[in-house]
Amino acid sequence: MVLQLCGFSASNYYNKIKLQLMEKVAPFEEVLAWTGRADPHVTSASPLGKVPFLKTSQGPICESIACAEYIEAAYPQSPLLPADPYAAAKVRELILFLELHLELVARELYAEAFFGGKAGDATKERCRKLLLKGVAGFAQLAKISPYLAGEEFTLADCAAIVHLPLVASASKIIYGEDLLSTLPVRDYLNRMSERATVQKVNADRKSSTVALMARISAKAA
Ligand SMILES: N[C@@H](CCC(=O)N[C@@H](CS)C(=O)NCC(=O)O)C(=O)O
Repeated sequence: MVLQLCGFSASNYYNKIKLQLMEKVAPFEEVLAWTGRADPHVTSASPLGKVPFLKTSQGPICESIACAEYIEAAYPQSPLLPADPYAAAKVRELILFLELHLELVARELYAEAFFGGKAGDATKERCRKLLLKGVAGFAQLAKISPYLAGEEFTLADCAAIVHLPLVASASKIIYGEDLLSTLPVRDYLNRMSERATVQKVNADRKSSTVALMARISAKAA
């Protein structure tokens, strides 16, 4: 059975894995699955109803970090984790840091920034402090020369390419200031967007976002 990537292309975590699979030229098919716990197809693979998840010939895998590691091990071509254990740990460190201390914090702002919801003042204040700390830490760890972890394109780039634009635009919308602007993130993202794989992810993201917004409006009506 061909590997199935389940979720939707407006999701940054889904796109991290999609980009990884395309960079590796690994065979896979996309299977549309929306988030939520109503659909047993989703919850049987991903108990909290989150995307992405994989369906493999041996069974499902949820949590994008576990999915990414599985793909690296099962499809060794064009490795996106260095063979050297220390260098590989530094790539994992960047992904975890980016997700725990930037993306997950900024995520609390997405409802207001992108979906017409509201984030309370206390949440905004708390997130701003955490984001400032997170950005300073990220600045210390990220090389961005030319890739996030240094000279090679790695899994850390698959994460950064999909997460950093959301962190930047959520902070710009909520605080009137892109909290990543002290780093060369814009140049980095422009360079990355020259890759055909990134262009495909971005084009699919746009059409999937239209479908997502239509679902959200239909639910609200
Ligand atoms: N830790 C999860 C996060 C995935 C995640 O938050 N996905 C979002 C879509 S971008 C989602 O499923 N949200 C629905 C929810 O949290 O209920 C992973 O790395 O796979």
